[in-house]
Amino acid sequence: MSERSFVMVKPDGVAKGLTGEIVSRIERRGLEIVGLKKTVMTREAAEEHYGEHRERPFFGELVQFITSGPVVMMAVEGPDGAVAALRTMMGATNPLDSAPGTIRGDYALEVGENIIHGSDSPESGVRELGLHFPELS
Ligand code: D4T
Repeated sequence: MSERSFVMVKPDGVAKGLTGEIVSRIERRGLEIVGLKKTVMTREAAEEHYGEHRERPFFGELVQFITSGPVVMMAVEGPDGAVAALRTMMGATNPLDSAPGTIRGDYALEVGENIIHGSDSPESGVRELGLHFPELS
């Protein structure tokens, strides 16, 4: 069985030149990148993507940040457990808590600019890929 995650290098990660490093880590782990594109997320897509956070105090800043520059979106496929394995590779949401060796633990310090996004479950992967990669479904 296989599952898919929506992975995104956020504007801060792209601006820091970390796209290649992140793509490389995903490939070297043995996961398959089945879709990849660089784009600027629309406000509508950002509000939909982060819909679960609509009532949170940081929602406005979050949408502003994620639409502030180009992102690199990926559809990443692997065996059952791959979605969780990607989250482990990314590290804790707050980079101050992320272990060294994780992407956030190596390259970030602020929760508002934490370099990368990955789906938090296979179900979220289906939802997010439907939103950002409708051509794959
Ligand atoms: P994303 O969705 O960006 O991969 O992050 P996580 O899945 O790891 O974490 P999340 O959904 O809880 O948070 C979404 C996004 O909001 C930012 N954020 C989060 C923030 O700016 N301030 C905060 O207090 C929190 C909790 C960071 C990630």
